This record gives sequence, structure tokens and C-alpha cells, in this order.
Amino acid sequence: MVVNKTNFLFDIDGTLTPSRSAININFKKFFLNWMENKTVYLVTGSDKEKTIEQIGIEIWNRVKKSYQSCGNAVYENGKLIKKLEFTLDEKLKSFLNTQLNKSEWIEKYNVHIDQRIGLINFSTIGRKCPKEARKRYFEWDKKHRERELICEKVEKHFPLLEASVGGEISIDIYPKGKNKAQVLDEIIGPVVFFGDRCEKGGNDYPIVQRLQMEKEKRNFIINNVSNFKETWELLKKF
Ligand code: M1P
Repeated sequence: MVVNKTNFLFDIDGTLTPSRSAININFKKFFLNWMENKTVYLVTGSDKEKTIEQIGIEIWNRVKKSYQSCGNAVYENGKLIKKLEFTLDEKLKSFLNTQLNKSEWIEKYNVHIDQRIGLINFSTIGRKCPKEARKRYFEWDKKHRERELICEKVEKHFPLLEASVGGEISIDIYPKGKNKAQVLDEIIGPVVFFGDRCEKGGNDYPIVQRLQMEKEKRNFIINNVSNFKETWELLKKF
């Protein structure tokens, strides 16, 4: 099914790659070929550097726009064309450090607070954790819902902020409304979206919610996937 002028919008971690890992080499070949003559956008909580490390510069250069930091840093033809000023203040820093100290997850590594352009990424285990610890935390978090609960607390204590769960070990924090849905202000026409965190509280949810609100005026397809293999299978239909 190829629809002319369709905009294809992809989340990255959990959708095009395993979380914080490189794209599968065979899928990359397929995807580069599939992208020919299509309008493709990326939208991720991650920053430019991590994204390029994961999907490679060829894909990143070939997309129409790459929305990093949930759309708070926008790149076109490799250049940063739009950014939101949002930096960590002392109050939020101290709040996040309290969450870190209260966390029942014992095994901790470095980089708990990652300042990105227009977004703060927070992780109690720490961004520098090894892969095995990342998997262990992800499974633990499914039971204990630590990230979901921290997001709720952030929004309760900071009514001007919004927080969402993305990936396996972290949460994204940004000013209220500056979530992934903002990219739809710039993307005109039909949208086919692929994301893995489409449930309430997930960082793809605002896109799903916004598309559903626009159902009278925009054609769209939402593909809520569990991993890149599912995305790969689905892409064969487009
Ligand atoms: O896109 C959301 C997040 O996805 C990954 O999260 P984690 O490291 O928790 O698996 C990372 O790419 C992160 O940077 C990003 O914000």
C-alpha cells in the first residue's frame, strides 16, 4: 500500500532499533531502500549524537526532518533549525536527586540527569549502566512502575512541566505541551506513525492522542509496535 504524499513518522528506540542499541544491519539496508521516494521523519526523546550512533548518518541525513528531544530540537539537512531553551533549575535538580536517593533500585551507575536541548532525561539506574543491568532494571520497573510514578510526581510538583516514559531506563521531562505531538504542527497531510510507547504515560502517547483528535481532518495510521522486527514486517506493506 503506497499512499502519495504520506508522511511516515518513526520513533527510534524500541521501534527502529532496540533501546539505545544500533540498528540491525539487514533492517538498515532494507530501510534505506524503502525510504526512496518517501517522506520520512524521525521523532525521539534522544539527542542527535545518540540517534546517529544508533541508526547511522545515512538514514539521519536522508530524512526530511529529525525531531530530537521530543521535537524540542529540530534538524533539517543536518542543521539545527529550531530549538527550545529549557534547562535544569536548582528546584528540579534537587527534586530529581531526592527521587534518586529514595529509589528502591540499588544498583546505580553514572549520569542520572542528562541535559539535552529542550529536554531533561532522568534515570535512577544511570545512563552509563551496562546492557545486562539495563535489562534487569527494565524488568524490575515493569513490576514496580518506578518511572511511571516519578513522572506523576514531577507533574504534581511542577505543574508547568510534563514527564513521560520512553525507552527502558529513563524518563523525559520538558515544559508542558512540548511533547512529541508538537511535530504534527509542522507535518501537513496524512501520517503513518510507528512507535512503541503509545500507551498513556508513554512518550509516543501524545502523538496518538493528537491524531485521534484530528480524525475528522487528517488521515492517519498508528502502528503500535513492540520491536523493530514488527516495524520491518509492517513496512513491507507500504
Ligand atoms: O526516546 C526515549 C528515550 O529512549 C532511550 O531511552 P532509554 O535509555 O531509557 O532506553 C534513549 O535513547 C533516551 O535517550 C531517549 O530519551
